[in-house]
Parts: sequence; C-alpha cells; structure tokens
Amino acid sequence: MSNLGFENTDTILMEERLFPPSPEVVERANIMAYMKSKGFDNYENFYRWSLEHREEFWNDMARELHWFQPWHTTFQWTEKPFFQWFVGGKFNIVYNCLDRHMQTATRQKVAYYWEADDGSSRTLTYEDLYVLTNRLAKALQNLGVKKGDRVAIYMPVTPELVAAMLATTRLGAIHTVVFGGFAASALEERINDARAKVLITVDTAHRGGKLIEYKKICDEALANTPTIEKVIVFKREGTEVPMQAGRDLFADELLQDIPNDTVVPCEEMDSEDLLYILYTSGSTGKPKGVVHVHGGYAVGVYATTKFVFDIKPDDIYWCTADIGWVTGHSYIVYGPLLNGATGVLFESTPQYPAPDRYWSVVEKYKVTIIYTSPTAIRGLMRFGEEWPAKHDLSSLRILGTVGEPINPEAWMWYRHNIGRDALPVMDTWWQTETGAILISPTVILPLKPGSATRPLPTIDAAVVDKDGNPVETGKGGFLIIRHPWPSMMRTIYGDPARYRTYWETIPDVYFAGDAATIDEIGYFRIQGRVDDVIKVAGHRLGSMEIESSLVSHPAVAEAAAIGKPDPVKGEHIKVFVILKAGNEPSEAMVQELKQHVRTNVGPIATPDEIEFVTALPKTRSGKIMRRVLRARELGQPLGDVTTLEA
Ligand code: 6R9
Repeated sequence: MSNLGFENTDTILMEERLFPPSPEVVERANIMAYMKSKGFDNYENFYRWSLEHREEFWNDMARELHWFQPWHTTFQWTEKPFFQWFVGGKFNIVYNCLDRHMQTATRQKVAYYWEADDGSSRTLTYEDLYVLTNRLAKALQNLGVKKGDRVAIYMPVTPELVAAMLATTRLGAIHTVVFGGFAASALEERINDARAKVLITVDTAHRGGKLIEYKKICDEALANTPTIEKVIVFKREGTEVPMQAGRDLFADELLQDIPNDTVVPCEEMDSEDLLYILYTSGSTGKPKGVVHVHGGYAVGVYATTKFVFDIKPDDIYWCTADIGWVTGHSYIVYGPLLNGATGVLFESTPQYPAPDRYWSVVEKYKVTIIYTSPTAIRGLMRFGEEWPAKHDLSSLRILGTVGEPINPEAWMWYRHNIGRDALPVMDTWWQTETGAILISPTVILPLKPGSATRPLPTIDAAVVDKDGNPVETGKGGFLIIRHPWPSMMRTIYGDPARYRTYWETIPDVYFAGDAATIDEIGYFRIQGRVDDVIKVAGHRLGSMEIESSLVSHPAVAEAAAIGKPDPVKGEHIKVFVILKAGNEPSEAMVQELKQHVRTNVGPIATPDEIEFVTALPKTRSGKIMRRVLRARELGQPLGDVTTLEA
C-alpha cells in the first residue's frame, strides 16, 4: 500500500464528453429486459434497488442455470470474511457449460472457431467439445484423477486447453492453468504450491511466430515437483520431445481407445467446492493461489457475460486474452459457454504476422463482440488507421477492454476506427480475485472515454481514504467494495491469512489495491495499483517476484523493481540493482540480468531498464521504498515519506 498512485491524476488527459447509447440498442438490451421484469426503465433506480435486493437479484441469475439440487441459503457469513453463496446447492459448472446444451439446438451450434497462430482454423460445435471433454475426462479418470485433486495445465490457447479445463472440472478436480509466458521455475512454484498430481501440456507451439518449447520447460520444472505423477502431452506440432517412461503419456494414445460416445457424468459438487486455483501476483515474492468455487463463480460470470457483452444467440464473441489469465478463464471459457455463445479462440498475437491480424480475424469470423486490452489498442494505433481500414468490420456491435486503465485517446481511437464512431466501448474493471467484472458500463449507459462508468447491479463500490471514509467527488482514493458478491475468491490456497488482508486493510470492506476517482455523475475512473503490483501490457506481475529473481543471480546484492509509465504497455519494468563487490556495471551485465529474469520468471517479466546504483531508499525496518524510487524517476515530489518508516 506504499505507492499512492493517485497522485498522478492530472497527468491523465481529461475527457468529459458523454456518448449516449443508441435507443435501439437500449430497447433490445439483455439488462433492459431484466430491469423491466423488475419494473424499472432507468439504471439509477434499478441499481439502488439492487443494493437493497442483492439476494433477489442473484437468485434470479442462479435460477437460469441448472442445479442438481437447489440452494437453501443465498448468502451466508460463516466466519468473517469466509462467506458463502448458494449454500446447500449441488452444482457443476461444466454441466451448465456443456451437458445442458445437449438437450437443445445449441448442441449443433459452434462453440469455438479456433484461429491458430499460423492462420489455420478449426471449428468445434458444442457437441464436439462435449465429446472431447468426456473422452479426456475418462482418460484422466483412468489415471486416477478424482474429486479434489489438482491438475496443472500449461498449454497454448487451443480447443484442447479448454477441454482439459472442462474435463478436470467435470471430475470435480481442480485446475490450475499456468500462462505460457511463465518460465520453468514459475511453473514449478505453482505446481508445488497446488500440489498438483497431473500436468497437461503440449510438445511445442508457436505464438506470434516464436517457438515455445512447452514440454522442455515442463521437464525443467518437473525436476523439482514431487507431487506430479503423470504428464499428458498433446501433440500440438508433432515435434519430437523426450518422454519419460512411466510418467509421460501422449494424449492421442490415451484417447485412442476411448470411444466418442463415452460419457463421464459430472461430479455433483457443493456450490462452495473448489473449481480452480489461479496464481496471481501480489506484494510479496510468492504468487497467490486465488481460489474460485463452482456455484457463485458460475452465476457471476454467467450474468456479467450476459449483461456487459449483451450476448445474443447469433453473436460471434471474441475475447483476445490468453486463457492463462483470469480474463480467459471467465470470458473465453466459462462465461461464453454458460451462455451457449459462439466464441473465437485465438492462439496468436495482435501484430503477427502484420498489424491487421485482429481485424482480419474479425472479418474472417464476422465477429460481433470484441474484448481486448488497452495495450493491444495502443500498440495497433501506432501503425495507423490504414490497417483496420483494409477490413470489413461491419459485423461488430460491441467493443470491450480490460486489464489496465484505458487512456481517453486510445478509447477514442478504438471507437472511431474499429467502432465506426458508433459502437459502445465497455471498459470493464475487475481482478483475478473478483472472478467477474464488477465496474463496467452495460450497453444502456452513456459512456465517458477512460471511465469504467458505474458498478454493476448489487456491487457497492466506493472510493475512500485510508480510514474508510468516502473522499470528495473528483478526489483520488482507494477503491473498495462494501459487500461480498458471488464470484468473489473464497481464499488464497493454503494461506487463509493472506486472504484475510483483503478484508482487513480497511476494516470490513474489500480492498482492491487500486486508486480511483468518482466524478459528479457517479462515474469511476480507475487509476492503477497502489501496491507493488505492476501491470505490464495488462499482465500482472509483482515487484518482489522480479527482485527475487534478480538477487538469485550471483552478481546481484540487492534489487528493486518499479513500474514506469509506458505509452504502449501502460507500464514497463525498471529495476535498480546493487552489484556485489567484484562486479562492474556494463552493457553485458545489463543483458545478462535481463536474460536471467527472462529464463527465471518468464519473457513477460523481462526488465526494460536496468540502472546500477550503490544504495536503495529503505524504511528503518529495511523495506525498500519503491514509492520513493518511482517518484524520483518521474520527477515528482516524494510525498509523505515518514509514514513509510514503519
Ligand atoms: C481482469 C484483470 C487486476 C488489476 C486491477 C487493476 C487493473 C483491470 C481495469 C484495470 C483500470 C480497467 N485493471 N481492469 N484498471 N481499468 N478496466 O486484469 O485481472 O490480472 O488480476 O489484474 O488490473 O489495477 O487491480 P488481474
């Protein structure tokens, strides 16, 4: 909580224009249909009602899904802050993603168009995905995977990755997906923390034309992962990879004797049973295993997909994220499948092979809803308007962004060039911990560039000072949520004390770790992290993770990592390094240390700048004052340094 990011407010270009929604869109909006069913035609009144009728709202949402047995209590504090939702319910999220659709016309509908890195594609119907998931579930079951076991997944964005997640979940086992941009030691750390029994991966894959040696990276990690019994390897490219007898198995060999009509019934889970663990960065060096559960998470992502993206039966929805991040979990896999939507799965990157890759994908699949990151937009802006102009983007009807603040300039570019000056831009604020979108427009609200607008129904968000008192309109403060919501994380895996800190930093409210302001019409502007989390190109990293990696290098005595504003990536990483005696600063040393972090944490954590120093500012207790480093770097006043001397 040391870097009070909201000091930088005035560096953000202010944009006060409001863009009203089109009346036809409002008339047809999913959220409007629900509001009308409750007797409302105006969001303000509906939102106020929802704060008073939280349980009614969520009961209505939950009833649209299939329960093996209904819940008896919608919301319950057990031991604060360990709350529960839909208590007593029996449920499986995969039954709702797949099985339920087998009884309707959705069975033959396209679940995913897969766009591979090289531009080739594959189409899977809901039935195809159901068949693949069941066969894989059977294969996992044959290997002894059962309810409660942890299965680690380290794969590129492919239909097999989705099936691996769903097969695991079908059995009541818990998946932990590790993003392909993380290196062996990061994978190892996550596998060990989760004590995973099985690892699912591929031989090799390409992303943005670059080779990623998945199996090789796994082998390195597996040297120190005692809990892994079996490794399942999908042949993504058919390259030759070493296989360890007794441990490593090719997926095609496991699946060959499992017929297409195999059905492994969904395990009937309690609402509060674990669904997945997803590791994310916090203020310490150790990543946090954020825990989500079947019932509340499903209801949250189902409802937000339906209302924020206004999903209709004939939409082609594309979220460009990687499934290894929470955005992919909630809005590529679970949210769209729960809604029976057709999605695009994208294995590649925005600028490969050319800066019109996104727009060619939109044209190719006639995408109607695109959900991407501010970094991708800013990166593509640099290449000019001629790249989107080459393509027919007329299928689009809704645009979305997530992961970091979007500057008004990028927002306007997106709306103008991709949204033909007419389409709504959904700037969605949420976190790995929140499970689902919490602050975001829906298609019925007037929009303001750079603002995530208002909290979604039932979400009691506020901006407060460190004592929890609301700040004045327009003033910066800490973003908090006053009451739990269904898709909220339930704990940090194996570390409930760390989970408690979210609800104890400011007593009895959820502390998001972001700075924000609220304007005179109640619109939120989220400004970025106030802790030692760095958002590089929307990827969440921790200062301490990068620092621990650096100090593991024999030449480094101490290191401090900060995020520095970056015109494209939002933030980039700068590190300050004190070398051990006998080592001299040099360009070769810079390159060596960058490479060290790259192979240690992963390519996404590679520092952009390294400065050699002889001292670092510290508190009396020896904690590095990254805030001071950042302020110095940006030429800003140091602020109140004394409060940090804790
Ligand atoms: C979904 C996701 C969470 C952090 C969050 C905040 C930043 C996300 C944002 C945004 C401004 C938005 N963030 N969405 N900041 N406007 N629309 O990104 O999860 O990786 O856990 O990161 O991302 O700083 O606290 P996660």
